[in-house]
Amino acid sequence: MRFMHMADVHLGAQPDKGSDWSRQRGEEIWETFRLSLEDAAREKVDLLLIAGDLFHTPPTESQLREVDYLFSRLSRTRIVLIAGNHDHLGEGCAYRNFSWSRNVVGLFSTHCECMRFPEIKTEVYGLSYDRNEIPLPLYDDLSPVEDPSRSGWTRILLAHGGDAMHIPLNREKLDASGFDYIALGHIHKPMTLIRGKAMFSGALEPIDCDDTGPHGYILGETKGRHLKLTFVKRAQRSYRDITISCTGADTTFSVLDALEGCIETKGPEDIYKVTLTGVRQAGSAFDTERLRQCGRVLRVEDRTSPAFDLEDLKRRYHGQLIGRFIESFEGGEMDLKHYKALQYGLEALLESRMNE
Ligand SMILES: [Mn+2]
Repeated sequence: MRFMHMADVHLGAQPDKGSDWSRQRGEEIWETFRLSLEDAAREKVDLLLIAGDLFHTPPTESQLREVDYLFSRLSRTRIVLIAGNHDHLGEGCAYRNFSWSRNVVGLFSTHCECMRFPEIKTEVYGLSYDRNEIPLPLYDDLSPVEDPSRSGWTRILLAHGGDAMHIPLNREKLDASGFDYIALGHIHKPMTLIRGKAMFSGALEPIDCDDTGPHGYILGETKGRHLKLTFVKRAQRSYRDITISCTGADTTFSVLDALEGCIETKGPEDIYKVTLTGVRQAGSAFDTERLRQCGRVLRVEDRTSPAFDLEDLKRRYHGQLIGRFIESFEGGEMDLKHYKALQYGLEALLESRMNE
């Protein structure tokens, strides 16, 4: 039996609100979902598992019709989904009375339900959120129903949660639960909870700048009692960090050149958070807004400290507190800790002088 496990697709989200590419990201989420379903057809997947948060908010009927059309094209694939905390079954949610294509099953009760597929000897358990937060460990005492007539079946749990406010998970209890595979959603980074048995597929596309690293879905194949699990990278973009180490000689344009080169090498399609470290010329500042216009740069954080001309300061403040402060560092070891102490100290002393 071959299956695909995805979660946290967040259809309808428009990441990076306020940026030039936000609308495009919203379209890319739909497109990656559509392409992943084409993968499912090509890979001859018997079962598609969607572990919650298919939508960013409780879906409308027209959103469900779009998704159901894509599902209906997967003629040989059964699809099972649950509602997560984002697309919960609250008031006005179209999940409640939508009529799906024949190959689609929503486990939309807040109590655990089971769907059985005798032709692939598989059963899938799961429950749904009816509100944004459920701080109860609802999965702790779940196990598959034992029945000798179904020996050799694959027993799967679809689950969404993993933090204190969203159905906390107990690794040991899940491990002992008797399920062959636990398809997890909610945590946006792909992650193994129990080796060979429980995985978070992660968000299909990254949804915000904290969703760094690769994104996609999991392909699974049962071989007797054994499971073969493979993560497939599918996202069109990644969020990545760039750190640029500056010197007192740098200007906004020299940093811009460095940043452009860095983005070109790492991948112009990705979205970047940039941090400037090191020092800048005292009394000047980098134009972070100008730097942000270089590619898909979400934000630029300037963590540089001013570089002081120590000889000049020593001359100007000879015999005064500032001059003696600089001299107290001379002759000693100048490691990073001492260097920072000198820089921060000078910054404070000079500033308090200016306020006099
Ligand atoms: Mn969630």
